Amino acid sequence: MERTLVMIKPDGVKRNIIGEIISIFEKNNLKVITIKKSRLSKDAAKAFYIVHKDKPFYESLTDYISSGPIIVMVLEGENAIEKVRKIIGATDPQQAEEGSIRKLFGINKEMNTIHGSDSLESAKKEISFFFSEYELISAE
Ligand code: IDP
Ligand code: MG
Repeated sequence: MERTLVMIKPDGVKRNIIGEIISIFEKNNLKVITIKKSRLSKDAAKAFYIVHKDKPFYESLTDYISSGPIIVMVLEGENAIEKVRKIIGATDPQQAEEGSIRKLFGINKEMNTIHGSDSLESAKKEISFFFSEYELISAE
């Protein structure tokens, strides 16, 4: 079993599609281990997306991510990291596969509704960015 971090970005939370999105993961045999609503400050958004600090979209992305509440959750399942990335679809909703979350709900390349960890290393880092050891243990 593998775990990954999923974030429903501000555009998804604003449009009231949290339930629809979680239901897609559940239908794909992924289990919500723990979940919460949160809001990132600009500095926290910059820390979360630090790998993109030299990209031209870094300022705009971190403004957007800190613009409203988000949902963060830990999902568990077989091959969860790769599976979630596939269900989410390509970064740009216009290029995303039919039926993927970004194709269904994404607004544009920046406001693409959802984030999923891209490797085992990022999953570990991103889970501990949002959830303490205590929160994870008590969610078992
Ligand atoms: P990913 O979320 O599919 O892994 P990344 O390239 O890691 O995509 O980029 C992180 C996030 O930054 C994307 O999900 C999207 O919100 C935003 N982003 C990526 N590329 C662009 C761009 O060219 N313009 C605006 N925002 C972008
Ligand atoms: Mg990425």
